[in-house]
Amino acid sequence: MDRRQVTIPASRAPSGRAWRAKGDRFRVRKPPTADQADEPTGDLAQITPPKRAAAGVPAVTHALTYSLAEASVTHTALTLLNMNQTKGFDCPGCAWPDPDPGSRHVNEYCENGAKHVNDEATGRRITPDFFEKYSVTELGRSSDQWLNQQGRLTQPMVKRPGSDHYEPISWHDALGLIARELQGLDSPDEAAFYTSGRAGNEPAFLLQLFARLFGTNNLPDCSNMCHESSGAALHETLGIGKGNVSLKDIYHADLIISLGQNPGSNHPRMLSALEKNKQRGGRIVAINPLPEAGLIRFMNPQTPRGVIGNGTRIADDFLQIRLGGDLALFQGLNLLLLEAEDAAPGTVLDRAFIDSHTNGFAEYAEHLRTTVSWPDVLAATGLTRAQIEHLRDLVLTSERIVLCWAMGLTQHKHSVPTIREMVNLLLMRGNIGKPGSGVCPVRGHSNVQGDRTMGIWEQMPQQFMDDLGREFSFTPPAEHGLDTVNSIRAMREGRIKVFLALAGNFVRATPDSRATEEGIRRCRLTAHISTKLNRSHTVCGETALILPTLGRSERDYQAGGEQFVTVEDSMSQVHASHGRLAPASKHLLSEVSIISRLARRTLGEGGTVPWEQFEAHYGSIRDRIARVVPGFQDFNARVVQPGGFPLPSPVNEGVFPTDSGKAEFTRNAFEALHAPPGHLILQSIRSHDQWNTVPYTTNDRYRGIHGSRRVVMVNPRDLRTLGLADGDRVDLVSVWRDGVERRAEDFRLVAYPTAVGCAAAYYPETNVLVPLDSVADVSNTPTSKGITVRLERLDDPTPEMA
Ligand SMILES: Nc1nc2c(c(=O)[nH]1)N[C@H]1C(S)=C(S)[C@@H](COP(=O)(O)OP(=O)(O)OC[C@H]3O[C@@H](n4cnc5c(=O)[nH]c(N)nc54)[C@H](O)[C@@H]3O)O[C@H]1N2
Ligand SMILES: Nc1nc2c(c(=O)[nH]1)N[C@H]1C(S)=C(S)[C@@H](COP(=O)(O)OP(=O)(O)OC[C@H]3O[C@@H](n4cnc5c(=O)[nH]c(N)nc54)[C@H](O)[C@@H]3O)O[C@H]1N2
Ligand SMILES: [Mo]
Repeated sequence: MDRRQVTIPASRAPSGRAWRAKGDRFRVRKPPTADQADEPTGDLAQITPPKRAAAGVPAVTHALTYSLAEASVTHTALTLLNMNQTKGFDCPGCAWPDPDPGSRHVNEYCENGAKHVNDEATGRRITPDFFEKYSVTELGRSSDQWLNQQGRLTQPMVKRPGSDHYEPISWHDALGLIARELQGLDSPDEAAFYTSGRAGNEPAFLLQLFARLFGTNNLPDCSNMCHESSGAALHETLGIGKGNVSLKDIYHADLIISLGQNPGSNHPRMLSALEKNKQRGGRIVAINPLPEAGLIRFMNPQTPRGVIGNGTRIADDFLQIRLGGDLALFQGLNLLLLEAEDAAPGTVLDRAFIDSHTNGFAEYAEHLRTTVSWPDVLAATGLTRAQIEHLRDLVLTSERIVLCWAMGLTQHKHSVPTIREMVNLLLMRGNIGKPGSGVCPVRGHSNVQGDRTMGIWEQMPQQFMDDLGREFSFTPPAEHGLDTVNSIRAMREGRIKVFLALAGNFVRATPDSRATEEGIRRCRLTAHISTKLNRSHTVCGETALILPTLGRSERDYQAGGEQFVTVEDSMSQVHASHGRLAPASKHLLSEVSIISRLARRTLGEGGTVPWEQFEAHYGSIRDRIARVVPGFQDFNARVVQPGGFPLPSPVNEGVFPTDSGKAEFTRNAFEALHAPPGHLILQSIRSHDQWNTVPYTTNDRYRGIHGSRRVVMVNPRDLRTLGLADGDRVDLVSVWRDGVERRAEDFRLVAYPTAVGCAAAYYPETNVLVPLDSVADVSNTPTSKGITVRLERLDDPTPEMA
């Protein structure tokens, strides 16, 4: 073991606390907090060189090993064979679309999808004696991984004021308790209703309807921390909040630029689509501070070539950009395009498209010509001018371009201008609304896009509110509600008293863990509709409720017979998801049942909404969605067709629903991230073996990290400059203008080929470092990929003192 830092087991330490040597002093270690509880420390980490290819046989074996640890052989097989088939259930993993019904593979899932579904289909159960055994405080000290491993939640539980244990409660009493708390509020705006993108369309539609009937637009969701910046930028420029490409466009693009995403771990099935593109002669450029395995090479586990051979090389070009450098890159690139047009007029810009479909080109061109400074661009990106010129050449020789991106672009202060600037490129080239081209924000949760379509947004457009009000004969609240960051602020100020969550893990997903925890603990009541135990059940309000629910993979029987839900994937395809497995417990209610019953108890019987009918026949919910939400006409008839149906994208018909009716060029001020000397910019990322806030193991196979998640990846050059070495133990201390010290303790340094100046560590362990007020302009998304930190080495202890 590394002797630099020694932890004395709690049993040997005075007063039962763990002590840690620091320099020549002992420092009392505070009781473990959520971000470090019971986790293997960094000294247990084993490091091997990062992998150069993703997937292949090891991936399949790996998925099966994880699955079999959770469930039996037949259960595993049954589960996986039903996933992503037209009569089966939608993978509860990412939102990447399924191929057309005819061309689906028997095993239409990826390694990680298999892990996600088996995590839900686990054979382990949490029963009331579990909560007798462990107090809430004890559970609060356990790691996220351990909490998740305890199995499926099976019965409603309540933690009453002053008690440190959850105890069983009937569904009737649990829902009555929430209803009473809600009715007792001084204003409906003292409640907030959170949604995570796992929830299907029907429960999401009902939740927003219930919240608005109750009288509030406080509908924070995971999207606020995810693709909100994409929605904001695309709304402003194209008038749509989503992407406009289909799988076919991905197959047929001449050039795909993938920015700020790690598809090998987070959207593995995207790699099959990229492989198809390559086979047709397309070119792919990866832009990322990290050389992510899947972007470099892909071994398709579903083809013999992938299993036996070396796989397909995915990226023709890899630009190792600095964190937050993409805005500068696109400003430089777009200026080069203007100059290329100057040199050969009529060959670069799509004049016809610009003239008929866009606004503001002349001003935009003038802005670029007068503001772009190459030294600034090169400093911000860490790239050479030759690299950017090469990218320009690829653009110039590509008729059809698709831009794909995920969290690496959306979680920075200047995310919205960055995405706007990317849209500028597509507009100049006429690459919006033309087959094989367009914008592709790659969504995270399987139904995060659908939840938004269903009205889960604190600021839904007035048209939606009017249609909703007309359909259910009420006047929805006029004021915009609170998003995630503003909900936390309101909790801390005592303005939110009741918090209800439909799926997710709010306290771990959100920034500034200490501040969020403080806010949550101030609530009178917190209630979570959940499948698995997580930190949000242990850091909770004065009264707390666990409302256990059916998972996506499970059969859902109601008074009207067996029901299914629907979801919308990242490419706006809406389809059905039929649970196929037996429910984890006979006490579980579906999400639709819980919300319908809660609404009846809170709002009283006999209103304008047939909650009982909704609960019995989900088709009756879809009939209403069809009348309120654009694009859903004949919803029930169309969704039962194999593969479902696509929602129309107006921009593909040449219609831009912006105020001006045209696509907007935008002028964006140059912005980049700068760390003061001795500091680095830190991004918080997912490992290969986690689903958001839930780590499945402590391994990150493709990056070569095993045995611990408390590691921080730093470029060897930065290590030298900072006087640090691979293997050193450090605290990460975030530096922010409010002067508050935010510290993530005890990480192992790993020398890693990340861009210079740009460190990486895992989420959610590092959420404690993200200041609540450090948010993206316009979208209010926490800046989880741009945190200024310094690394404080844990000094050598004197061994005798340990
Ligand atoms: N297995 C698995 N799959 C998942 C999830 C999961 O947790 N596990 N989560 C789902 C969800 S909700 C989401 S939103 C997606 C997230 O999918 P990703 O966005 O792929 O997830 P992250 O791990 O946050 O990775 C961010 C990537 O962006 C890069 N990056 C960071 N900053 C910058 C930058 O400034 N510029 C550029 N060009 N690149 C940058 C990082 O190096 C990293 O490769 O995945 C979904 N799928
Ligand atoms: N620092 C940092 N913070 C981040 C991010 C980051 O990259 N860095 N990423 C952000 C992003 S992109 C996102 S999307 C959020 C994710 O935030 P969330 O969506 O809130 O978090 P998850 O970890 O996906 O939630 C997992 C929990 O959902 C529950 N669950 C799972 N399936 C179901 C179901 O079918 N029904 C119900 N009712 N419950 C279910 C389980 O109890 C499980 O414990 O985190 C954000 N936070
Ligand atoms: Mo996400």
